[in-house]
Amino acid sequence: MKTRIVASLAAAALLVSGAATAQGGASGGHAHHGAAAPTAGAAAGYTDAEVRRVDKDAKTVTLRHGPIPNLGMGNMTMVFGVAEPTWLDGLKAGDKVRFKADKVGGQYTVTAIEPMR
Ligand SMILES: [Cu+2]
Repeated sequence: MKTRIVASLAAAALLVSGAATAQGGASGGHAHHGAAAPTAGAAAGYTDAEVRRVDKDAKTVTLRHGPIPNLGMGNMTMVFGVAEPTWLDGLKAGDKVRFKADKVGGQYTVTAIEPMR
């Protein structure tokens, strides 16, 4: 009997937290930045960024980037791994780029990157 009560309390807690998550997701989705996208040339799924630092030894690039909806990120500067280390050869601090990123093996990783003109 005691076990049964605990189990139903846990189920209720799950329901409550599930509802909270759904609400959070809805309001997050509301903040999509389609209307606020500043550049006409922005391609779907790409995020604008400026290269701050390239570390070929660590195979990382530091990017000051705009919002990344699929990772739930806003504007920030952070270090990314790269899916293809040779991409770093074409990058240097100060470059304006656009890129795609995903979480690969627990690390935020650039999956596509190209210069902007
Ligand atoms: Cu970030």
